[in-house]
Amino acid sequence: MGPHDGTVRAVCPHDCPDTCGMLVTVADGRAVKLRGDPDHPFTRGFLCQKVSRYLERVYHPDRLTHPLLRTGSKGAGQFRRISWDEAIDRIADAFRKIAASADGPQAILPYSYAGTMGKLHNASLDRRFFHRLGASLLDRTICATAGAAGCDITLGTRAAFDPEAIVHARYIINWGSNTSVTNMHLWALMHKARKAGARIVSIDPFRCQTAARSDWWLPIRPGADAALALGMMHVIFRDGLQDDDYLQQYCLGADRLRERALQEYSLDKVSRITGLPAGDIETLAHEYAATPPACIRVNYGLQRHHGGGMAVRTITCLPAIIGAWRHAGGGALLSTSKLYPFNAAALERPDLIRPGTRTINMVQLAEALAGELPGPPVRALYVYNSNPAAVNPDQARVLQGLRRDDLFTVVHDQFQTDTADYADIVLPATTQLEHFDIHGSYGHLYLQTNEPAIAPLGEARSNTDVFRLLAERMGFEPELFQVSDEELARQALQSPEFDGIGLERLRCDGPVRLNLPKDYAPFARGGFPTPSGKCELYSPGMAARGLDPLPTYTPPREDPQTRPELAARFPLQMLSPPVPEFLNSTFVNIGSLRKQAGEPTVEMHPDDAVARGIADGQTVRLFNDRGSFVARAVVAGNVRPGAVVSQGIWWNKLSADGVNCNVTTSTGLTDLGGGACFFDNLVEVQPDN
Ligand SMILES: Nc1nc2c(c(=O)[nH]1)N[C@H]1C(S)=C(S)[C@@H](COP(=O)(O)OP(=O)(O)OC[C@H]3O[C@@H](n4cnc5c(=O)[nH]c(N)nc54)[C@H](O)[C@@H]3O)O[C@H]1N2
Ligand SMILES: Nc1nc2c(c(=O)[nH]1)N[C@H]1C(S)=C(S)[C@@H](COP(=O)(O)OP(=O)(O)OC[C@H]3O[C@@H](n4cnc5c(=O)[nH]c(N)nc54)[C@H](O)[C@@H]3O)O[C@H]1N2
Ligand SMILES: [Mo]
Repeated sequence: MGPHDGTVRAVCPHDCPDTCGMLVTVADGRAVKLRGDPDHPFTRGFLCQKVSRYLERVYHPDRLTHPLLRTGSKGAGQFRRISWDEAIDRIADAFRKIAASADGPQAILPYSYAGTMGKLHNASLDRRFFHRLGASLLDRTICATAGAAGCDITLGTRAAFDPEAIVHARYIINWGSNTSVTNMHLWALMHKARKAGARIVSIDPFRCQTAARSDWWLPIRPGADAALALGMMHVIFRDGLQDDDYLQQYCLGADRLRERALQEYSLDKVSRITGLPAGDIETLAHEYAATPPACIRVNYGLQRHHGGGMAVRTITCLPAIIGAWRHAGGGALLSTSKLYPFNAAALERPDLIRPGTRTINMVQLAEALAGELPGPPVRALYVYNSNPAAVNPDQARVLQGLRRDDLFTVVHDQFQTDTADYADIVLPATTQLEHFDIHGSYGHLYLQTNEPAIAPLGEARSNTDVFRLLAERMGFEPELFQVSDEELARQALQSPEFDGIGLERLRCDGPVRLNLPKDYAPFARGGFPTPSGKCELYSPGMAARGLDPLPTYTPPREDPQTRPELAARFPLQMLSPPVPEFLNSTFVNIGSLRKQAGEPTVEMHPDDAVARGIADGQTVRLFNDRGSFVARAVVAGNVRPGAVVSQGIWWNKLSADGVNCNVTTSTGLTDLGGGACFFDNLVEVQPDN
């Protein structure tokens, strides 16, 4: 698996549904060119503006190239070079001491998310290592669990169909989804459908790039999506537009849902909650029900509110009501990740977890570091594939926790991130061009391998390499840990459903499609993997848990309509979706991209700006009880009144007062799935003097 000159097939590792195929040209051991793989059936040779600059990232002068030991105070960013030997010794020593103490190994917390989506470097030997060590478990909830839990209730799995079939759709709703930016190859197919006559609708409080390019933008009030879906159901049932046959054969509880929608979600009420005119809700419902195939791209934007789980549960009832699942390209699409039958049991070895081990929700890192959660204090934190100092909510408290002198922090990253500034030990990580991996996707149906194109820069090591070293130093079983990346890949692929798609074929042929038929439409004839085998419009499971068994509207935690006392001080609902030039907090340090992104901004409605004496281009301060940050006001009519949008996620140390938008966000959790509530966030804005 050695690097070699010529052209190497690689995969974009970033947390994005597109998982692009890439070709890297290598000459004299150096990657000289990187482009999209024209033979990739879904990503077809074009890359986003970020990843087309990936070589700038790989060869960036700021790449970490050797381990570091902290010499200054936490956060100051002062370090000196040490050897790998010393770094691994110090980490193993610290882990051993903590494990042997009265607090035990659960005082050690691994912290990772999706810096790379590759199966090996995202979740393999790391999981084995921390399970074997007996460390606390981490519930990785920061992005997608609310929607996943919501979908599970209605459909028994994540809403998905063959994304390539979307070309057949004739009515496409991007619901809380900035598809043209966050899923651009799907957007290209939506565009193809549009050329064939499809109408594209965007439901979003913000006129994001996708909304701006759609046929119709519905500027919904943040967090009101479940109410809109119930309002659509009201109209559909009232006007007899439902698919009675589909409801009767394949759904549970249609009558009860119909009654709920008709009686409890009048157009007046829904209009008041959503801030949308009743006539628009009616038109949307009529068009949606009468223009097959109809598809909803339901994405993450609308889940980041307290009621996000229920919102996704509710929205994913709509396709069944109008029988949209019958058609290729009809239904709802959240994520295709569940269609990949990777063998996580073989790869991650959850059987090594000690019974009774506690789980810490990653959204609550602030609470975990403050010792507010049950169980022993967190005495060691091992961060990889993540940048919690920038991306986590309630940032001031996260930083306060990271500053603790009695906390031993390791950060393994490619760059000296905001989090790395607080580390006791920093370890240099390889980039995607320097290691092997295999990739599924959450936005298409192709499996791929990433071949290393070049040797690791400096002394950089891959995630699996570091856990091999640590396991060896801890004296852990070689048969569990001294396993090659290639062997790990084979273990991940051990599944009958991967029949015929072995490692050899992947490495030789490039992207291979899962064993699923063209235009795969999973629920065309029912077959929902729920307990009842039906689409559960009514959920007996929810009833048994004492929860509302029917779709319902759950207001945000910080909702001006239900929290007038809070809104009197902080009246504006702040959304902070990613700026197109960055991938969460990745790429912020790439000069060309940062230049293009400019500086932190806040989009305001002219009425809200005028009321505060704020002019376009002025520097303003956004604040609430949790914290404050500065941004440049953009007053351009791109956001509905009462909402403001500050796109992220900037590095703290590259922002005006050393913090970013997450100083205002809370660690509140979603109703289902324990997800993050980044967009459920009331703030006030004032000119910054
Ligand atoms: N306000 C606000 N906050 C948000 C969001 C938002 O919309 N608004 N979005 C949320 C969402 S959706 C998500 S998914 C999270 C994302 O949060 P994170 O998962 O923390 O994502 P990134 O900020 O991209 O940081 C990933 C880090 O992993 C590093 N990395 C990349 N590859 C490797 C590797 O192979 N090995 C190691 N050791 N490190 C590697 C990168 O250099 C980078 O520093 O942020 C959340 N935070
Ligand atoms: N360029 C780029 N692409 C990315 C990422 C990135 O950082 N940069 N991040 C990747 C990751 S980790 C993820 S999770 C996905 C996220 O991608 P998306 O799922 O598209 O999510 P966001 O961009 O966070 O939000 C989408 C839209 O939802 C809107 N929104 C916010 N609140 C509400 C609401 O209450 N209701 C409705 N209807 N809309 C609302 C926002 O204004 C935003 O325009 O993108 C991935 N792709
Ligand atoms: Mo995400």
